[in-house]
Amino acid sequence: MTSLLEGAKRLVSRSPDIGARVQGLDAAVTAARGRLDDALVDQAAAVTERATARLKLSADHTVVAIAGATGSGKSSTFNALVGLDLAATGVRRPTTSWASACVWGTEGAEELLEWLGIPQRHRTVRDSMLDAGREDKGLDGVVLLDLPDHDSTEVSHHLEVDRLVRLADLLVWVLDPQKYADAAIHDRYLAPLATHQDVMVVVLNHIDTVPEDRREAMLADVRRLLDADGLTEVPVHGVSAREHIGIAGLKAEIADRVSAKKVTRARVEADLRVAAGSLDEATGRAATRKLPPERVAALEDAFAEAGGVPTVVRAVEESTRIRAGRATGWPVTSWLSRFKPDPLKRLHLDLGAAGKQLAGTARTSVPEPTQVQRARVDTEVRALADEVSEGMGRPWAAAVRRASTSRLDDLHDRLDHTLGRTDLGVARMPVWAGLVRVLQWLLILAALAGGVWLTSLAVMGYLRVPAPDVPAVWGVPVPTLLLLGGIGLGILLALVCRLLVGMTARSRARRADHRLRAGIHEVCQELVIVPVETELAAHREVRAGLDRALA
Ligand SMILES: Nc1nc2c(ncn2[C@@H]2O[C@H](COP(=O)(O)OP(=O)(O)OP(=O)(O)O)[C@@H](O)[C@H]2O)c(=O)[nH]1
Ligand SMILES: [Mg+2]
Repeated sequence: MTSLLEGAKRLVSRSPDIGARVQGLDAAVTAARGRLDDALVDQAAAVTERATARLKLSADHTVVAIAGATGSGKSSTFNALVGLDLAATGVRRPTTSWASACVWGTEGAEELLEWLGIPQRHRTVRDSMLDAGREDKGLDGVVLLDLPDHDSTEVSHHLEVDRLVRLADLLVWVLDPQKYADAAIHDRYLAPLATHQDVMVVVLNHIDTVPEDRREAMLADVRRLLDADGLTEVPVHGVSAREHIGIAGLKAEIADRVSAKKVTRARVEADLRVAAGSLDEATGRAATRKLPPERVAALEDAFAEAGGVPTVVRAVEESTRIRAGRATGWPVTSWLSRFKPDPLKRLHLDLGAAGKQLAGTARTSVPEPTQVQRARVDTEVRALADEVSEGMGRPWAAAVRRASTSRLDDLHDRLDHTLGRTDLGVARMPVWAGLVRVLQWLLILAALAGGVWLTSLAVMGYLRVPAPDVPAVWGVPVPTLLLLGGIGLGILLALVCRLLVGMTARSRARRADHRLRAGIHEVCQELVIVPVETELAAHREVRAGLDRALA
């Protein structure tokens, strides 16, 4: 186990950035889940899992897999490289059903072979053999795999091939003169692995069956086909496994690649590049945008209108005007106007402090949003989602749009609840209004007193009863002063107060508007902004992760 850890450490220290790349892709996968196509995300997740597992395993070993069509001579090539007839070869097709392995150098290889799923009975250790030649030193650290064919009718064979082609560090594709141009291998394996050219070698086996003067031409044809697959960097070796032609060259090529100890990393990096590349394409390369404040403001406006904020604010102004007006107006006209309906009562928003406790259950009677208001909300939400998702890949734009409308069904309920819950600040009469009210009644009393006094004087005059002296102030008799002054001052006071009431009503309306909009802001955040921000954060994470993976 210690050697395992050391191996991983060595591998990572050779390529300090590869761990960061894997982590980057892993972070991108986590944040992309549910947003990008599941198959794509699963594929990338499998790559991170594989990469993590491989990087933890022996860095001193390189897994070299020999793959190809049935009868192309994979097992023969394997045997030729091993120098022993380990793998069964034959004319019966297919011959190899299970992968077998030959390992040069055992330390740390156990776990690797476990991970590769090669059962004990299919493993051979080369250096434990007495006849291990010195020339094999170059293959130290190689785990050579003989794979089943990819093209027989045995489904289990392709599954095994596909599985091990994904896990191997270096791939040796064996072609033969009959089938080297078969679409099966080019379309299914070679062309899709154009991203992995650094970790591939192609062998044209059975070269002994090709007349010597035609070998060059055939190899050139193989080259041409590989170029067409996009595998311009992949070397081609003409070999005969049976006659041992070109085997030394192939062995040297493998030994060369393995001794550089770059193959494992190159394979992992190629996998990461492909997986990150496909997530990158789906995500779009544009940086994540921020929510434009003016769009958010426009949306809050639309919410406020749909929630009836202007109606409530008008009602607050009107209601304050009526209530304070009634309190501070001339009592006679106020009394007459008491039947005028209070607009806040009509909206069921006249709740005082106690009433607020009921607000959770009670509904207001603020009208539901009209079609036009609802359409405006929808338009603003769409505009916000569109603007913020500009430059994003299609699945992301769709995710943002989905998130932006995901909670809009609650709109009316939430707006109504907010309206009902907001303290509109209209329950209490202003202090000055209370004082004015007392004053108004004192003036009415004074006027009444004056009136009664004058009436009694008139009655006494009519009955010729000598009346007592009537006091006067500035030459005006006090009862007259009381009557006229009481009425006059009351009306004057009412007129002055009307101005004050107007100002109070406007300021209360402003305050109510402010408080309601604070509530609307919360609703807007909860229903649209937070869901959209969540998608933007996920996009940002995916972008950052992919940037690290592709750095
Ligand atoms: N002439 C000639 N025959 C070869 C060569 N390599 C392999 N053969 C023969 O081709 C036949 C198939 O070889 P195998 O090595 O079993 O082929 P394979 O690719 O492992 O086949 P499967 O395990 O069935 O997928 C055998 O009879 C080999 O002896 C070669 O270079 N030249
Ligand atoms: Mg075989």
